[in-house]
Amino acid sequence: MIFNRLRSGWETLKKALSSTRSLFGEKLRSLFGKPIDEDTLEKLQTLLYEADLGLATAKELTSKIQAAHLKDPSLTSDDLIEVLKKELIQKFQKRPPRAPLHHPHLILVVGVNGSGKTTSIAKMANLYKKEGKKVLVGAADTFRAGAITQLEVWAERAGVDIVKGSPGGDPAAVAFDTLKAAMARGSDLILLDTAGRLQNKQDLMRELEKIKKCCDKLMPGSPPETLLVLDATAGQNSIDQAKTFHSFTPISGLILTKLDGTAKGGVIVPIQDTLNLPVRYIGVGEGIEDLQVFDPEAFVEALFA
Ligand SMILES: Nc1nc2c(ncn2[C@@H]2O[C@H](COP(=O)(O)OP(=O)(O)OP(=O)(O)O)[C@@H](O)[C@H]2O)c(=O)[nH]1
Ligand SMILES: [Mg+2]
Repeated sequence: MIFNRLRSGWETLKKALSSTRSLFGEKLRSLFGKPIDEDTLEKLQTLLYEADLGLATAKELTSKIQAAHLKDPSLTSDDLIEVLKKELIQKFQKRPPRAPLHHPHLILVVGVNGSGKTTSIAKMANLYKKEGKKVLVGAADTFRAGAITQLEVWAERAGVDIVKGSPGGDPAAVAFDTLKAAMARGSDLILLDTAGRLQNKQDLMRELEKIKKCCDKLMPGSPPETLLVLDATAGQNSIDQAKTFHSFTPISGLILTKLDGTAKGGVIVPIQDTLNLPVRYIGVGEGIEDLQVFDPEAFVEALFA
């Protein structure tokens, strides 16, 4: 049973990364089949750059390959792929450890419009409900018409409770009500949905701080885990987005969505590298099961599978 679930998760990941892999894995393999000379190394750097790894990472990985080859010229194409895999996995492992879980544990989900916040909340609710956790979702996106109903539909699908306010109401008040309800009901996990906001709109960014202050009244000293949702199809732009968000309101981790719809999956490397923010979850489709806890080793394996 567990084996089947692991296998289906692996197959979903492999399928989601198929566009990225065609840029990454297959072309790399044929490149490493050639003599490792200056021309090949230049092509390697271009290829890594095109896979959205960013210039700095592309350069760094290319020099690692060059060094490995100089040290041992007998390394085969497969050996060099292994060197690359190890380097990539190491980059992910530099990330900070997971924040300790509070009880109840509060996750605030933020990001720009349409990045996949509400869907990711539904997927997390489903994931943790299945693990036997008591989950409560809060509809603190009171701004967009239809946002509350959208979350309600998802909550019903996941089989979890929801706390909602009225459209146009104060999102911080919804956050407060959700936390209060969670405490009264003994919830394990609270997931708060928020309205999409552009990172340069100061008033909207301040609204997030107000939500956090309200939460602090009920759970003093236990700041929420704030997850920023980034759309992987935005590639390098998502790095700037994350930097600005982080400067306004501290982000504790990332959810990278829509990896299934892009060849830019490599962007996950510079995102972690530049921001030193851990990717916690990845979105690999539109269905409620299509969210995975980010596993660096599985991710890198799937890139080359
Ligand atoms: N293919 C794919 N689509 C996704 C993924 N995550 C979200 N989506 C789609 O992205 C669109 C926007 O998702 P939402 O969850 O509504 O995004 P949001 O950030 O809540 O949007 P706003 O509330 O309007 O800011 C929907 O059509 C989702 O189905 C994913 O991992 N893969
Ligand atoms: Mg939403």
